Amino acid sequence: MERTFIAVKPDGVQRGLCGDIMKRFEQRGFRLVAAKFIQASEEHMKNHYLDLKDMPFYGGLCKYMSSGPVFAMVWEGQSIVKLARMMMGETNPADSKPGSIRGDLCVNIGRNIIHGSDTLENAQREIGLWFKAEEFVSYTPCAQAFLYE
Ligand code: DAT
Ligand code: MG
Repeated sequence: MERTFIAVKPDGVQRGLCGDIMKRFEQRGFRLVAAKFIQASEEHMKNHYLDLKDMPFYGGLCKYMSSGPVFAMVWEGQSIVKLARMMMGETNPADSKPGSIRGDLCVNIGRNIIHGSDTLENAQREIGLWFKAEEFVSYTPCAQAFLYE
């Protein structure tokens, strides 16, 4: 089983899209293992997006991501890092296929409503950055036996 870090960005929260986004992960058969609704500091976002520090949009991105609440989640499931990225669509909503989260719900690259880890290694780093061990819950969803053979 893999885990990935997913966050509804401030634009997605303000537009009332948390429910729609959660619903897609629930319906796919993934298991929510941690979640919190928080406003992150700019320092926290600079650390989160450290690999983009040389990009011209880095400053604005970190400011925007700390400008309002985000809905931060950890989801678990088979191949979830790759599947979540497919569900999200491309970084630029203009390149995202209809049916994907970004392809259905947004239009602008700087307001693309959702973050999702791009590799297993980054997922582990981001999960550690956003959540403490005691914030995870342990349970078996009743559909587990029907989702996996
Ligand atoms: P993703 O969020 O798909 O993993 P990323 O990690 O390359 O994409 O970039 C992080 C965020 O930065 C992205 O969701 C939106 C913003 N961003 C990326 N490229 C951008 C660009 N060319 N102009 C403005 N914002 C950009
Ligand atoms: Mg990324």
